[in-house]
Amino acid sequence: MSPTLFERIIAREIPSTVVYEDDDYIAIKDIAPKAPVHLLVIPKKVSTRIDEISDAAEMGRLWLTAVKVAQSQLADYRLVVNVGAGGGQEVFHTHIHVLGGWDTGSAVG
Ligand code: DGP
Repeated sequence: MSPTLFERIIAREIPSTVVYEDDDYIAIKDIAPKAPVHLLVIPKKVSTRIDEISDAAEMGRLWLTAVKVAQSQLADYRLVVNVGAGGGQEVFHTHIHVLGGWDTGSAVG
């Protein structure tokens, strides 16, 4: 199977603005922001959509990472997951959107 867009971003084959990275996750700026701050928190372990993750610890770590990334940039924020084409998902590699900055116009700090 060919690598997903986000695997290619993780591998630095496609450039992106990385705002957070650890062994298991990366967070990047969305290329087409729908808010003053729009980040994508992406697990490096490949899954097509979030409801493929059946392990509670893995699901928990993903959400905790999204919250950590959001709190590093924003006081208040929105977390969104599009699940499947009918749910608005366009990139079929699990990710959580972090949106905010409507109140401040940009990231904190
Ligand atoms: P979704 O619709 O939930 O699958 O969101 C996919 C997001 O990915 C969408 O908001 C736009 C963003 N995106 C698509 N291509 C690229 C890219 O090449 N780089 C970055 N940084 N974001 C991308």
